[in-house]
Amino acid sequence: MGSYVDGSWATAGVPLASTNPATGEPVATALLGDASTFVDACRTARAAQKAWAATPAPVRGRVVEQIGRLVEANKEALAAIVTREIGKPLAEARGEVQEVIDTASFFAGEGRRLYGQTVPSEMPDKQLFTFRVPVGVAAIVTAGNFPVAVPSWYLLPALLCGNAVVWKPAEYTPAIAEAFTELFVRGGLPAGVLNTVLTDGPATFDGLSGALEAGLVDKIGFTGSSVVGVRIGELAGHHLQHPCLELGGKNPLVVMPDADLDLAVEGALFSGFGTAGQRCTSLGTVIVHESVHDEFLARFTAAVESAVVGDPTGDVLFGPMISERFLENFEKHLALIEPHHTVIGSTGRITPADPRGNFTGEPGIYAHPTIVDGVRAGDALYSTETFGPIVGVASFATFDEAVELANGHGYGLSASIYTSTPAHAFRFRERVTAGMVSVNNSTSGAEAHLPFGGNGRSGNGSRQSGIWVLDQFTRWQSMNWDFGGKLQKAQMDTAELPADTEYRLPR
Ligand code: UN1
Repeated sequence: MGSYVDGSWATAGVPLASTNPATGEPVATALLGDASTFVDACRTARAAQKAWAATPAPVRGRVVEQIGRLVEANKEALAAIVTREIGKPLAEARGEVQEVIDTASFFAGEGRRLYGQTVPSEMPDKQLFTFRVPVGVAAIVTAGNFPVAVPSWYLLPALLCGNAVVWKPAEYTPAIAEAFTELFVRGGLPAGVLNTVLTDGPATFDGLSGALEAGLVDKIGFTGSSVVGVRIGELAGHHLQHPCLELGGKNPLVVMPDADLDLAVEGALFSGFGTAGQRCTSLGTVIVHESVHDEFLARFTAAVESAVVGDPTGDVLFGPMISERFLENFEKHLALIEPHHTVIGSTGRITPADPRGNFTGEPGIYAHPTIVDGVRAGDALYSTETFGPIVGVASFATFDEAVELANGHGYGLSASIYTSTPAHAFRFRERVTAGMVSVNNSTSGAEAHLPFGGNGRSGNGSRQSGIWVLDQFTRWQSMNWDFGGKLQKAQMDTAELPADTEYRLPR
């Protein structure tokens, strides 16, 4: 399983095995390419792009529709591969594949829209228009936590808009990447229009840099950590490009005194521990009113204790971490727990020496779900994304304090409030800096057709999904068409009708 460039699969590369994190069994061997594989893929994409852009948009939309149908027909198989390679519980993996299908159905229709505008001119015998023009070659670099849904947010609209794509999936998900590429290509994409490159981080960065230098990339899409996002942003800025960056989060969930506490607990459980906390939309800190703090914490603790963790093919709150590397990285973040915190439950790896009651897995790459109470605004834990099953709890006295805590970490992806008062919900919406706000629902689980993206450390303000992502993958071109038969100079030859500016209504 290697890179797919110009319609064929690479047969050489540096081998890297992927294993099932739930069982340790081998899943696939990736053949990693290097920076030149990346540049070659961009060159191929460049060569294929013009003909693809000349293919009428409704026809491109039809290809998107066919891809969606193929994914739907293969939903169970693709979800099973996702579960096998990254340990995402099957129900969530099915949901993730459904997100691909939803995205395809949205953009299939967009092939018959992709509207421009007719705009009146200030001159007679002249008409103005706007057109959406494809950007060119899009290089898309995605993470392994959403190995098909998030790529589809980029790939489907980019392709629909007439761009050619070089996709760099997480190198530790080669089986998923191969399956996904096959479904796309078999949906009717001509060779070279979608190229998949399996490279590690450094080779990707070098390849991207080389391809930009050679003028082979026009748009970068990146989903991953804020640290890498900054580097990609710098690189893109050097080439006068505006990348689409979807980065980390430290997403707050506010519990007001008038909240339905059971609902809030359910929301916190899924937000914090779904996907083992490895979503960019995962819950970071519950910000709970002091009058309901103890009651919330007691119910939340009970819910976490009774939840089943383990075998991702069964009905579990969460399965293993994506890989050993993800678990080790998560464990490092446990050092952020300070003496003034109260830790509820075990921390770190589930082992025979540190077992968990409700556990259906084989000890390996599983982590305990942990609640940390007593989190304050100055704590590193309050402002650091941990990417694992840990949820902080902070308390507040006034609404202003709650808003400050919801914003003060500097991320701005997703935020949630539990309340039964509409005014609280709307005031929170108004004042929270996150790109996405939920009322009485979890911080994660965005629907596929609303704008998705963050502010501050969560991104550069770009938005994916729905009609909004079209602005990432097209540029507006305006057209002035003069059919007057003589030169009409804008601003200078524009007629002006005299106004009686001295006129006043009689009093
Ligand atoms: C991500 O973790 O990068 O809202 C995206 C959600 C999912 C997407 C998460 N629909 O949680």
